[in-house]
Amino acid sequence: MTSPSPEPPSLEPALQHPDDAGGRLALKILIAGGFGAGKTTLVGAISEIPPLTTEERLTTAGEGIDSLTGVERKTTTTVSLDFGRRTFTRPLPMTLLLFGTPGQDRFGFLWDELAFGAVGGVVLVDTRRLEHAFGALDFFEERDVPFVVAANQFDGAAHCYAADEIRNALDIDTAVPMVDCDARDPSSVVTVLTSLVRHALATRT
Ligand SMILES: Nc1nc2c(ncn2[C@@H]2O[C@H](COP(=O)(O)OP(=O)(O)OP(=O)(O)O)[C@@H](O)[C@H]2O)c(=O)[nH]1
Ligand SMILES: [Mg+2]
Repeated sequence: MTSPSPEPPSLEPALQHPDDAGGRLALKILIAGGFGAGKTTLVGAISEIPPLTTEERLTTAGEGIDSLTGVERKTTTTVSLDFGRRTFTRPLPMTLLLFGTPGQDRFGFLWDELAFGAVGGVVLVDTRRLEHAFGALDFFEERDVPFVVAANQFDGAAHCYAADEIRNALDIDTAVPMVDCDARDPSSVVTVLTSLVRHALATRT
């Protein structure tokens, strides 16, 4: 007689990559958002290893292609990816592998490659330039990848938008969690990432 088949796994295969260190899950997360939204800053704020960055100086070649309105002091941009890693014990033992996307439209072709195997994403919204988040929102919605929206409240923003205002302005589904964030502040980034993991687990189980 054959033994009863084991319970089907409660998590998607993408969530089942125990690493070598004590069976923690290794979860890949994409940090996305518009040009200059704070993606590289967020990865660097939380990573427990020196983050891998691929920053290059902005040159006149990008003039007229990438709008610097609102981010005039920006001097570099990510040309390939950011990578960082952070280990957590809650909501479950896990190592988050954080991949930051480049923000410029011309590097959009890299996003699918970076997103491969990701359990979820963060859409970082620059509160001075809300409309620049549409590309990242569409990216996750079209691929059915769970995501949270993190409103990066920049000091120079003319308005401090409440979560509901951003949700309405960007037409974000009520099921998508909204989180306030300061991409420079590790404790704030922890809140963003744990909310994403909870959301991804709830969505995929
Ligand atoms: N005041 C404030 N400044 C921030 C915050 N997050 C990022 N910055 C600054 O904004 C600038 C741009 O941040 P980056 O982290 O390079 O933005 P990015 O999204 O990686 O940019 P790209 O890769 O070019 O798309 C940097 O000078 C940061 O120091 C924030 O929460 N508050
Ligand atoms: Mg960057």
